[in-house]
Amino acid sequence: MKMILRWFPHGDDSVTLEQIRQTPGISGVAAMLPAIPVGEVWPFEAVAEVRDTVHAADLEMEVIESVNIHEDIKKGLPSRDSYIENYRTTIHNLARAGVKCLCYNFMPVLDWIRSSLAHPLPDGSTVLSYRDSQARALKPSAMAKSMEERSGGYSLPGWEPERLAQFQEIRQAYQNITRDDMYANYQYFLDAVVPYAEKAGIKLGVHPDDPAFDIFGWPRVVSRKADLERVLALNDSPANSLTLCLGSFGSNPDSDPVDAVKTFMDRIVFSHVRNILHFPNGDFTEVGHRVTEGSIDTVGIMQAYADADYRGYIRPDHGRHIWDENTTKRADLRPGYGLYDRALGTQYLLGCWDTERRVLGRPIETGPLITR
Ligand code: DNO
Repeated sequence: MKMILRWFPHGDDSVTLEQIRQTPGISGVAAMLPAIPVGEVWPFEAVAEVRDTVHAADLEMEVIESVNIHEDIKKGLPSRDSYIENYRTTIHNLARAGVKCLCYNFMPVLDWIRSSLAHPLPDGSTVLSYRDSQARALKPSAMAKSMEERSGGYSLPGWEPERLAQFQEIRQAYQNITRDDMYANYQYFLDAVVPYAEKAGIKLGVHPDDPAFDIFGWPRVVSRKADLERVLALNDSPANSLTLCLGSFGSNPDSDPVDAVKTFMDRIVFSHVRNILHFPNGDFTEVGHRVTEGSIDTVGIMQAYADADYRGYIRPDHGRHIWDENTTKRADLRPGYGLYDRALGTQYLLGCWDTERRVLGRPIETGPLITR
């Protein structure tokens, strides 16, 4: 297992590679190139430049999160073929640069959705939260505007300006697309790119819908366990795999994250492990990673990974904003992606992993070694 942290290059992150390197047990980062518009090729030189920066900090860049899928592919339009061709070229370029895992999602219109990016917890920290009635009452365009205003000046992945600019148009285009249409379009995409990924030695890992239930009547097809089974069955190759985000998958109170880890173990390439607190009406609030903080069995998840000798990547996910990263005191932070609480999360998750490995009498992987 490799523990990594998400990181945004080109000054688009308040967290530095040095800070990540000094967090015990972290072997690398999940990076991205936010400036490239969705659908365009990621040039090899641009990827290699980021990789070299990451390597210079003594970290690995084996994971990219994410290369987004153009809406025309999801909608099945004739123009999809050129975007698919670009995606293949991007896969080829990423493989040349040493990338092994490509995370993406297949959500219509928007990536993740929250009703608040700075919900105060009783301890004074702030977190991302989801209140169903507020989210549904907000017009998606108003939600997009408030997301933009609260982004601390950083690019919010999934809420890119060009996506927001076409918001109404994209939204309407999904009115007549059924879930079955989405699966058919998804299969077309996978059949076209998976053989390339397989040959290039890259695993594609789809991230579940976030939150993992229906919203605004959009056809969301990667929400529940049965959906994940269907997506994996669309193409049997091990290159068609999962980025199992347990906070997103677990946002649906009917889903069982530990069961999902055990069921899909062989097809998980990357996992986001975090905790959320469910309320009886389906609302949820993000909380610290410890099992007692919320509704997700983070200990059971790490035990399941350790028991199965999981060889993929894990990262903590959205952290609370705490200490001098508190968003009530500072506005220049990317919501959910401060350093402190995510770093605490890595230590908790590694502690669970190491303890379970020791109990099982299995080896515990080292992080980067100190050689002098
Ligand atoms: C949000 C992230 C998502 C995720 C994408 C993967 O914080 O978890 O933006 O990276 O959905 O494609």
